[in-house]
Amino acid sequence: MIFNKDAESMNIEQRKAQQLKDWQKTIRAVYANVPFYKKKFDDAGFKPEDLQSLEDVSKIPFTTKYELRETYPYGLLAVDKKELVEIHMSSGTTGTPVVGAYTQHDINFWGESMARTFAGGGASSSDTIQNAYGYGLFTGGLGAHYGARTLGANAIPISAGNTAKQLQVMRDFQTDVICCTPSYSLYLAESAREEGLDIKDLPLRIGFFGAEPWSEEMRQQIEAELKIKAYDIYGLTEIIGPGVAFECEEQEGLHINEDFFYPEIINPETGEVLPEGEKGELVFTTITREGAPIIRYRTRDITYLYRDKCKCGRTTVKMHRLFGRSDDMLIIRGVNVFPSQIEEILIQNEGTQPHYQIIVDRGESHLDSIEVMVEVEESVFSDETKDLEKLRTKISTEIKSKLGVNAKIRLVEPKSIQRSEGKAKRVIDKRKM
Ligand code: DLL
Repeated sequence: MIFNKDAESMNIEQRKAQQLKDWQKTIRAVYANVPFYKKKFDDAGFKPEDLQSLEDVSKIPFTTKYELRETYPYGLLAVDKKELVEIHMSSGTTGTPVVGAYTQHDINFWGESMARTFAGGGASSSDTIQNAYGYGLFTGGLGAHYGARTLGANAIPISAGNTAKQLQVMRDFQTDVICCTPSYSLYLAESAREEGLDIKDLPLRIGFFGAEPWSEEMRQQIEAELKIKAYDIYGLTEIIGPGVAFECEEQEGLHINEDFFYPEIINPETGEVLPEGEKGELVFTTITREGAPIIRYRTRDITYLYRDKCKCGRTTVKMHRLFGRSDDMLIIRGVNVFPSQIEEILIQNEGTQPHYQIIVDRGESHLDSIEVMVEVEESVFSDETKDLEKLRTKISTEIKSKLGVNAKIRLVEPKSIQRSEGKAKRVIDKRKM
């Protein structure tokens, strides 16, 4: 089912004409109301009147995550603070979080984006949707919630975690649709097996999975183990949250809600805009957002765009499922972690050496695990084991409290980690992506 046939199946010329109008309106609004953008455009010698066609978009400067952090908390507002109805923030671990500020208009089209997502996978107003994305500042919980409400479905706002309860609710309330991270869905399946509950016997038929990388192989595993259809959904806090792009029942690429989120692919090294079909960094502009529009935001996510005649009838541009990121950010159970943050903690602890390796894996439980191997000085190694144990615990506690992830720490003898003549290989990601 197509939730909004007019918008999602619009012909391309009409779509482009509307996008240009929305672009121009957004650019005028941010130039007039957001000093950050006014300065940026002035510095680049760009005036709102210069935007006469969609080709002119490439003249507008990019916005980076670093800049968004600099505008914390309200620096990107294009409306009076009184107009806001909600705030979200990135799961960004340390440092300044990225803020999303929403007016009622923004919440409404966010709800519509997610309602389109649900309809895209065959969910309808008759369905009971168990939403196991985290509620709170994270956009996953409330974004999916607004979508379920806009669709007119029955939303169960169970939030993330508490696996036993998830299974109980799934069984007792006869859940039709589950929303969670793909890795968690496999964990649910496994826990169900251990409790003697066969998910396959339940009415559950669809899952909407995103917020972390997953592969086609994993989709097949999920579909087989839960006996459901598993759909990839994509989004990010900076742009709106989930609802930016979603798979339809064809499961051949993600349709971008391009009437709200204007996509481009660029060469991450040069910033040059690449044609459809070429792989590069995804850039988004919110062309209908009021509260805090984002202009040409460099997501760091790598994919390509294409327009095919999708059997579902939607004409929206598609993106291939993500290939990875152009930076080295790791997503561990949904928490964003940069290797540099781990490095920082290691180095601050006396006795460690700056030789370390981060090993990320997805074990039998299907949940991400992270192991940090770090060399310690000879003297520490020859000390009593209780000192080694103390250091290990200290590092692990600091990583947990500062970054929000549980890491296994392995202290190793000097020179036991392989050196490199070029760039050191800091991260070994064994997850099969
Ligand atoms: O993860 C929003 C979301 C919630 C999306 C629920 C889907 C479902 P952030 O925490 O800001 O927002 O993380 C955004 O996560 O730039 C991607 O690198 C990654 N990501 C999101 N969806 C996918 C996906 C939410 N389907 C960052 N596949 C993005 C791979 C994804 N990576």
